[in-house]
Amino acid sequence: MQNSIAVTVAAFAVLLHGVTGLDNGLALTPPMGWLAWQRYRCITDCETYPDECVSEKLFMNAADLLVSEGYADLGYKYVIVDDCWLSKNRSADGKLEADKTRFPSGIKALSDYIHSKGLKFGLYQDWGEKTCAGYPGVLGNEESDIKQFVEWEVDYIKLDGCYSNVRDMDRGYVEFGKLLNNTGRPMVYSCSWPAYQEEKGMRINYALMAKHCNLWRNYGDIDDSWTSVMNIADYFASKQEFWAKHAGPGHWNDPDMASTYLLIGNFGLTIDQSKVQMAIWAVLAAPLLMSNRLSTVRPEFKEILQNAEIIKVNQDVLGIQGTRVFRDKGIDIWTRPVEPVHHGNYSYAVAFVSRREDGAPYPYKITLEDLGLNHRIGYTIKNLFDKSSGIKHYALPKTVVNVRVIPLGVVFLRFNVITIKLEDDIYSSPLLNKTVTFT
Ligand SMILES: *[C@@H]1O[C@H](CO)[C@@H](O)[C@H](O)[C@H]1NC(C)=O
Ligand SMILES: *[C@@H]1O[C@H](CO)[C@@H](O)[C@H](O)[C@H]1NC(C)=O
Ligand SMILES: *[C@@H]1O[C@H](CO)[C@@H](O)[C@H](O)[C@H]1NC(C)=O
Ligand SMILES: CC(=O)N[C@H]1CO[C@H](CO)[C@@H](O)[C@@H]1O
Repeated sequence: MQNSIAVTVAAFAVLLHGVTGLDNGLALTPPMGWLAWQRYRCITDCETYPDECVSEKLFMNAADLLVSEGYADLGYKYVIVDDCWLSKNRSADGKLEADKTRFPSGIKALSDYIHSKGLKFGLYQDWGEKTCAGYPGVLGNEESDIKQFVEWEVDYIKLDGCYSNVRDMDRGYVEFGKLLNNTGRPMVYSCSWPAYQEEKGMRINYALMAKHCNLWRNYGDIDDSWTSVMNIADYFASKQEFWAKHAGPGHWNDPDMASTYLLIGNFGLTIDQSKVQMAIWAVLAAPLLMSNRLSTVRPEFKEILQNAEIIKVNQDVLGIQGTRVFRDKGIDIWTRPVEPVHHGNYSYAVAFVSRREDGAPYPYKITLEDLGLNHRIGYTIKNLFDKSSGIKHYALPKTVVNVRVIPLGVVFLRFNVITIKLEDDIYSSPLLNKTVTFT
């Protein structure tokens, strides 16, 4: 039973990837960067909260810190302005304007500043009469607004869906995407359309979405809590059969509007829960958009956000979205096929996530074979949260991995296929039946 489940789901994920999608040359791996919403929401009172209000200062500061704290070098390059940047009314000639007190230099100046740091500039709008927070939306002004985005040198548009007719979204979001394309300026197109249709119980045309959007939000806002992170993970697992196949280079599922927004470094998650989020987001090929206060992220959280091995899983060039393949004794197993590939056999990132709350680390044993890892020549194993371990393990399909997962924690392993044929006697050696342990 165990065996067949793991193998079937892993094979399924591999076979169905590569659905044709948007081809604008962008987001070939999931976008990474920083976005204001989850942490700063719609704080507009700059007198009371000068360091937290949605203002040019906030985004310039984020750009500075992405570079100076080393995030940019690891790929976190989009600085994305979310809702509440606008003036309540359009200008006399009908243009979108930023709030003049909070963005005194204007959007073009902010865009220039972000570009001067070697980063990319993202902006929020809404395919409706108003944005979710009640500022002017693009509906009825799509063409002229897009012209303005081009003048502002926007690199990424997040298009929300409040105050619009969900039944018209299939048409409206597609048209908006075409207009973006017509400008000739490369802009990542982040759509919110499934989250709204899902809410109304509509059938969602994911194939259409993948053809017109670089990413799409599948779920409501994340909150700063373990419950919220796990609700999103569970929801994704429940829909993986329909969703995973639409992900690929240039087109990604976005675990939710804000949920992609890594909470790590805020208030609600412990260090180990943060590791769980980072691991699951890597398996899901989710955009890695932080929403935190970069100046006060503690070193142990920063280390999680800057774990190059896990970012490498997230950014794997094959772009296959992983799935939850098995649940047993309170341990959820998530796997994602990654590079390198040898004669059709994939390497894998495998996360063992504990939902258990009973004290001691829980030892969970499983063979590679039961995980769907059948590469005869074997695999090397790397423990991705344990930098000191390096690659010390060599394993065959019959090898047993024993992971000791702490309560509400994760052990995240990478199994790379071995591509050279090893000595024949290795296959009859006790290695075959060896148990390797990871904590
Ligand atoms: C527009 O679409 C074409 C065809 O998919 C693509 O080759 C091109 O890169 C796109 N251009 C922009 C700016 O999105
Ligand atoms: C926005 O425009 C409306 C009329 O269209 C006007 O009543 C309102 O006072 C304006 N608000 C601001 C903040 O200028
Ligand atoms: C592995 O264990 C099985 C029984 O558990 C045994 O039959 C087999 O000979 C062992 N193989 C090696 C190479 O030790
Ligand atoms: C070379 C090698 O080990 N190839 C394996 C690839 O995976 C299939 C199962 O999916 C094995 O049967 C092959 O032996």
